[in-house]
Amino acid sequence: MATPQDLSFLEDQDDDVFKAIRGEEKRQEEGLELIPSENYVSRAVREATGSILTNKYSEGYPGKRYYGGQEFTDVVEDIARERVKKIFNCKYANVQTHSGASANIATYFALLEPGDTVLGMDLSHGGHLTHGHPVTYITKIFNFVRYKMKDIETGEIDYGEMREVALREKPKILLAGFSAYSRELDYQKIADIAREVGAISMMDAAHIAGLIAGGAHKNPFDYGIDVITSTTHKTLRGPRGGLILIREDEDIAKKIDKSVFPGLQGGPLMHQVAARAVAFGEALEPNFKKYAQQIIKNAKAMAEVFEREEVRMLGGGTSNHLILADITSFGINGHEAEVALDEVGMTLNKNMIADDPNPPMRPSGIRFGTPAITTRGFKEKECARVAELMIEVLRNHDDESIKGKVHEEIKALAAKFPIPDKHF
Ligand code: DSN
Repeated sequence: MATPQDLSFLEDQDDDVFKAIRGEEKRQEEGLELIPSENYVSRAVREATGSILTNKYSEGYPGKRYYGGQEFTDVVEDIARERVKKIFNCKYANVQTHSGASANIATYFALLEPGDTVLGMDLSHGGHLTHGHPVTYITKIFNFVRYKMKDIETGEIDYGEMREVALREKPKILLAGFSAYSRELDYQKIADIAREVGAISMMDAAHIAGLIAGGAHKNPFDYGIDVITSTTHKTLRGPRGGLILIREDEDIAKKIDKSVFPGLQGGPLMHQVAARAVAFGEALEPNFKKYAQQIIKNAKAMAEVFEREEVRMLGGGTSNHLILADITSFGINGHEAEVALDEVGMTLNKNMIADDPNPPMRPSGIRFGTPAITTRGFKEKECARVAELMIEVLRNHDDESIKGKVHEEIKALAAKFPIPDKHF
């Protein structure tokens, strides 16, 4: 088991919050985290997150702050920027955005004027809310148009359609990236189309940043993509936070820094920036490469079971860390599946499938993945077994005795692979 955090002051002072945190520790330790956007950070990352840097205001950037007393915050932010630039092989980095959503929004405001167009992945085909879902405020300011998959069964993107829409709509940003897509993109084609129409190419790599960092997926910068946005807490295995990387254009980098602060945010969360620095240090260690490769091997092992059991997967399987499965053949919807699996210690999320006829709260699919269980040390064998147990529960979602047996097996598996304190 991961060493329990010292919460002695909290226990003395605030029993309610103390108990909730201890409850969450137990939940994480005894269950399996299959939500593909979650992970278990190292003890060192948690220590930095819980540090006294939370007390400090640091508006501005290293060497150019608005308040005094920055000799240590500057060190921390410089370390974070230098490490992440090394990981992704780029010239500029902004490590201050509070989340992936704010990284995307700051990038739009840096590079667009009101009314300008962004061409991005259709949301029901794997795009993200901040890629222009009508419920977000950014759609009141910018114009979002879409491309889709050509073939839902293989996950192939329709680059022909992307080019046609780009020529017609003349976007200022051509946006690649996704939060529910299981294949790899053709960055060369995307960068070429962007160049042809005079757009800046942007990749939201929030989900696969760790796969890129570990060399298990292609680096979009190697193909001429201009800007990468990301979160830091998914496959990259850092604390919650956002990230903006600029390949080489100094003008874009300056606009993005100004857009993050003072345009969008106030003071950066320096405890989170410090924890990002620690996580980037971990991602530079040789064994992060093995971790990234293993995430994909594990996801493929799960997909093989789903294929063998003839459960439909969007994109026909996976080339990354996640699987999106259509579970309507079990006679249940995504919400019911999420609840049934959660009851037996497997946490994942309901998800819309491409062109889903069902509503978002009762969609046709579930989305799951392997970043967190790979951190626990699971290999293909254990992942295949987890996939078998998932399917057993989906087939027998009303059978309490089968679910009880599965829960015992999941608890035993979790106990055999405790959440590690150290990641290298
Ligand atoms: N909530 C994240 C995810 O689960 O993919 C995206 O923002």
